[in-house]
Amino acid sequence: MRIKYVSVVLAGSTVMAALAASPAGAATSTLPHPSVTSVLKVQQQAMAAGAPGALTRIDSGNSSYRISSGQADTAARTAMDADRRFRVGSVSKSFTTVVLMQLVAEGRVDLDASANSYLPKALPDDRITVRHLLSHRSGLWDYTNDMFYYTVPGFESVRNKVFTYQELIDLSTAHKVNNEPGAAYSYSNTNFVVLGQLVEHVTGVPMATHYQQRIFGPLGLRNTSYVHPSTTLSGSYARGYLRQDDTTLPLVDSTEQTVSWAQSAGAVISNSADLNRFFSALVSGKLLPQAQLREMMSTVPVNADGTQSYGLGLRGRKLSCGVTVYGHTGTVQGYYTYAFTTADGKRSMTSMANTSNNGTVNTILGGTLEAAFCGTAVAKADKFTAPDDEGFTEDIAPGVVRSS
Ligand code: REX
Repeated sequence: MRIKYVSVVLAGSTVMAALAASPAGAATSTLPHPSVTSVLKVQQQAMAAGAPGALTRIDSGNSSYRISSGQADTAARTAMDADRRFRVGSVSKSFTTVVLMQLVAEGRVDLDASANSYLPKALPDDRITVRHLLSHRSGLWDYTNDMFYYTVPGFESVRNKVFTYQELIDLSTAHKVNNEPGAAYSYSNTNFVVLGQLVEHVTGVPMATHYQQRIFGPLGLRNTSYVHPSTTLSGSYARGYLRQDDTTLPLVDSTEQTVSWAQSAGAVISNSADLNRFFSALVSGKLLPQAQLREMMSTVPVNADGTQSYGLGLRGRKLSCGVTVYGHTGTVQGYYTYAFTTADGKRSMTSMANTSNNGTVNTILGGTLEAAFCGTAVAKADKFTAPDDEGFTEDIAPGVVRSS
């Protein structure tokens, strides 16, 4: 396969595309081509709403697109690029689920057994099963509701702390549960902290080792790591900027933290190429036997119009062109992430904006899903333009190669 490379630099944005000289594989050809202009537009909108920068990587068949805007480091005025590492937040839940489901496949954990049969200290209700934890149906209160009620004071009070799993679980069980086990979907970080504790208790092996030996190593995810409780990111990374509750105050650089408040619910570091590779490999059956993969991808609607669903540690999103994509979102101080793939893994997309506590940015960033999977074209009059736009007004699509 011959690959052509295209690089276009707009005002504050970079688009790099490695495009297959022949059209991508059969399954991706049924999808509209990704819309690079729409991704750029979304990134510009995210920045207008307060994100210092944004990145997107789309891998589609043999083509890849790396699109970035704004800054990775506002003090040093370093430009964002799509290869930088970042904190993926709850995308970590999909990694944790793979570890757990491998233990299920090995016969060491039963999805429908009481979680208490695997835990060092019992949860208040024996009826909570492992499946309830993985599908956010345990009813366990999310302790981060209290922890981050005041955004920056909450963050500063935990950024250098190291928690045991039990300390976090105890914060949750001090509250009444949201619902009876199994009765309702109620998203809670507590579920995935319990799962981390469960995996370590059953195997006697730290989560960091499981992630490395079962996922990062076999898939060659060299930019992915779990370094809890180390506070630093290594290599090339984007700094994260947390918006204060008083939005007139400046953003807080929140890059360095232990993320101990999340651990197996949210402390993985990765980049867009690795997240795309992870989700593509997952749905293609490279990490789990069919039976466990099917369980993970069996999503149940969690919103009124059924466009959002949750399986086991995996979100489903039904997009406007009818395609359902699988992956996860993530929010950790300073970083919003979307990482999703098609059911056959042939097209994957990761987007990140380096801010948080800004729901507008998060919602806007979600628009990259439509752009990447549905090729949602911007209306003609609405095309992305920049003062020094070098005529880049149409999508770059496989087979349509432009050079600047
Ligand atoms: C904690 C608050 C957010 C962050 C959180 N993150 O629970 C988990 C996650 C790990 O990624 N969940 C999201 C803070 C929802 C997901 O699954 O997509 N907000 C911020 C506040 C609000 O402090 N007062 O926005 O950075």
